[in-house]
Parts: sequence; C-alpha cells; structure tokens
Amino acid sequence: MTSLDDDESVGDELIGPAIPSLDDDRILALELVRATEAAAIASARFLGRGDDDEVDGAATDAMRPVLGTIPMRGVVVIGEGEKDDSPMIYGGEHIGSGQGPLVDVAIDPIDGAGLTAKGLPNAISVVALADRGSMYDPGPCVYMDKVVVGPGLADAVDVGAPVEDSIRAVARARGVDVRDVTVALLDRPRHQELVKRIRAAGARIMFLIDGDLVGALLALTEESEIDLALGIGGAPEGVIAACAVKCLGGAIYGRLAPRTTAEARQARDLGLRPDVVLSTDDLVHGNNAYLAATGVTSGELLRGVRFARDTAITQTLTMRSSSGAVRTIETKHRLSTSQLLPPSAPDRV
Ligand code: VTB
Repeated sequence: MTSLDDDESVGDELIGPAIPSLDDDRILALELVRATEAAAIASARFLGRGDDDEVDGAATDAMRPVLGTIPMRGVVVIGEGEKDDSPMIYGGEHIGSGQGPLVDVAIDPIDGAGLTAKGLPNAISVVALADRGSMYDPGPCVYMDKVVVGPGLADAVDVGAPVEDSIRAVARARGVDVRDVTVALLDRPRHQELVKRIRAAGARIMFLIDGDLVGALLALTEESEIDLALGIGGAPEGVIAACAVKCLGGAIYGRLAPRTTAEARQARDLGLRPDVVLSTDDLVHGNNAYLAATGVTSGELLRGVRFARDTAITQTLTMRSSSGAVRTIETKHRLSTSQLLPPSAPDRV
C-alpha cells in the first residue's frame, strides 16, 4: 500500500484530500505480466536450438528475479525444476518483495520447453496467484486426469463420466451437432483408447504435441475452436488451469493419476485422495485468483516473441477473478535497457 503517512511532514500547501492508496491487488495483475514477459523473452532466444534444458533454464532464470520484485508475500505451491538441472523455483519457497498480500504462487516459466526447442507452436510462460492456503498441492503426483470446459458448459461434464456423455452434453449445451464439438488432448500413447472413443462418438480432435495448459486455456476461451480439453496431463498444470477457470468461467474436474502404486501410497500418506474427483474449488478455493500467460512460440492463444533490432515484442494475457478483467497486453521491449532481462543476458549492454 502506498499512501502518505499522516505524520509525514509535508508542506501545508500539499495537505488536501487523502491521496488514494494504490490497490495492491489490482497492481498484481500487471506485475505478473513482467514475470512472464521476462521468461518468454529469455527462453524464446533458444527457439529451434534443440535443447529443452537450455530453454527451461533461461525461462526460470529470467522469471525468478522479477518475481522477487512483485509486491506480495508468496509461497510457491506449484514450482518447477526437480526433473532437470536448470535453475529451479521450488515448492515451499518464499517469493515476492516481502510486502503486500499473502498469496500462493504457481509458476510454469515455460509450458512447452520441448516445443520451443523444436520451434513448434503453443509454448507459453505462466504465473498464477491465489490467496494464501487456497491452492491444491498435488504432492508427488506428476499427472492428473482432467476435463476442462468453458463458460456455460460447467455442468455438462464430469471427469468420472464416460467421454461420450461429456461430448454429447457439450454438443447439447452449445446447440450444435456432435461432429461440431472439438476436443483437445495431448498426443500420447496413453490416450489411444480415449482417442478411439472420441472418434467413435464423432467429435473432432485437436492434438497437442505438448503443453496441455494451452489446451485448457483455449477450452476456456469462447472464441477458440476448442470446446473441451481432456486427458492425462501435468497435475501442476491442473492447478494453474483452475486459476484460469476462476478468471474466465467454465470448469475443471481433475483426478490425480499416480504412475505407480508407490506414488499412490505416497500421495495417500500426505492425505491426498487419488480416487476422488477434484472440482475447480478443490483445486483453488475462493475468488481471488490471478493468471498471466505470455506467448513464447506463436499459437492460437498467443503470439510468440518477435525480435527486431534491440527490440522484443511480447503478447500476454493477464486476468484476475475478482474483477473478471482479462487483458491482452502487447509490449515492445527495448532490450539494451530493459530491466526485465538478467544483467548477464546477451541483449543487455
Ligand atoms: C503436459 C505439459 C507439460 O507435461 O502437462 C505434460 O503441459 C504431460 O506429461 O509441459 P508427458 O509429457 O509426460 O506426457 C509437460 O510436458 C511437462 O511438465
């Protein structure tokens, strides 16, 4: 909160109506943009170079210092990094400037490191926040079986229901034929049976090479061609998608999908219930969620980072649930002076 302290000595001529204090909560929606922009610019430098870890490392390395400047007292619930050697932001870590609201933080400095390394579409950088204590922690579970639908379709589906029923319910709710329904899911062998059933039901499929968060965000975007995002993807991405649902409307249902009985046991020991369907509210309580996503490589959701002489142009979506405002922000960064890039970045002079 920035306001003039009553006791502060100011000249008489300055005493007038109280200076309105800045609304920390509103500022956060914009501050997050800087964090995802930084990660996107840094990682986009490695487009097509074939090295996922380099992309991942650049994103995290660039995001971390910016998160440190954001006026919040954050605890990372959804972190990144145990699986690779890149600089990490761990679950449980305190993050933010140490002033401002108490929040839970979910980060995905890059969803689609492999996509970026291969120069493929739909990689994004994401940060989400919600009130402290409100985010679900999937613990040791890497995967979650998820269903995501946009506004107006929340009651049409359930992760426990047969996929055919969900597709038909979505078609009914949208007033279209089943063949007009489009499902997004990760292109993985584990989805072979699901794919057969979706095809038999008559719906269209948009395969995601990687990055199922984009699938979820597209399902929540009414103007997109995706109606339903389905299948087993990252559990952390499920929590982040729930923050987006809070802002955009719609619903997510998720169920942890442990890879082994040992992982399931570990989850149960922590009090998690792999057999239970989690609703949007189970994944994020309350109505104070924020999400910012910047495009790294271009896709239907966002344009990727474009570079020109001493310039990077980024496109970001930023949203917060309590106001329902969703902004698309296009930023032109002057690379030689931008404070968003780490001092070691080759673009900084
Ligand atoms: C997706 C994707 C992530 O994991 O959730 C995916 O959004 C699912 O796992 O970026 P598999 O690739 O093992 O199928 C990521 O690729 C990485 O966390």
